[in-house]
Amino acid sequence: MGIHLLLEEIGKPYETRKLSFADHEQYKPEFAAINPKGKVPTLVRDDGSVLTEYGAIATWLARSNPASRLLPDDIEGEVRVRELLDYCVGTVQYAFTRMFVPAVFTANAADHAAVRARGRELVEQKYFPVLERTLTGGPYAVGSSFSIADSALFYLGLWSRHHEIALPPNFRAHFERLMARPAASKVLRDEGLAKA
Ligand SMILES: N[C@@H](CCC(=O)N[C@@H](CS)C(=O)NCC(=O)O)C(=O)O
Repeated sequence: MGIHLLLEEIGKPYETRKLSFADHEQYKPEFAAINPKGKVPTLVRDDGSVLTEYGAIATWLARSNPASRLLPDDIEGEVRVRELLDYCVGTVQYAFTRMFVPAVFTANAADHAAVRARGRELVEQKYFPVLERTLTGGPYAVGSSFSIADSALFYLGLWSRHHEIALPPNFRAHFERLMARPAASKVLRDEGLAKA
C-alpha cells in the first residue's frame, strides 16, 4: 500500500496485483518466478526487470520521477528520509509481520498466538513511542514536503487500523494528513479499504 501510494502520487499509469497471504500466494511458483523472496512489495518495471525491497523500489520511483519531489536532493534531507524509512521498513514492519504472518517466526502453530502478541507489544510499547518522538515537526515525516518516508508511515497507519492499534497523537495527526491526500483516497478505493 505504501508503494501503491507512491505510484498514485507520481500519477503515471501502473497496474497492481494483490496476493493472498492467507492462501500463501507469496510462496507459490507463479509469484516465486517473479520474486523468489516471496515478499511484497515487488515492482516489475516497463523493461520487465524486477525490483524488490521497499527502500530500493521507493528510491528508484523517486529518482526516476524527480518532478514528484519524493526524495530531497540535499544529502541531509535524503539521509533523514532514509533514516525514518529504514526504521519503518526494517524494524517496525517486522513487528507487524509477526501479527500478519507468524509462521515466518515459528514453524510451531501452537506458538502463533504468542508471536502475534509479541508483535503487538513491540509496536505499542517500543516502536510507536519512537515514531511519536520523531513526528514532532512536520507537516510531513521529514519537513515540509511529502516524501517516500511518508509512504511507509501510511501503510503502518493502515496496518494499525486493521489490527485496532491506536496511533499516538503526533502519528495520528500525521496519518490523518496523509489520508487527506487525493492519492491516499484513490489507494484506499483501489485496495477495497475505503469506508462506506
Ligand atoms: N525487506 C523487505 C521486507 C518485505 C516484507 O517483509 N513484506 C511482508 C509484508 S507483511 C511480506 O511480504 N510478508 C510475507 C511473508 O513474509 O511471507 C522489504 O523491505 O521490502
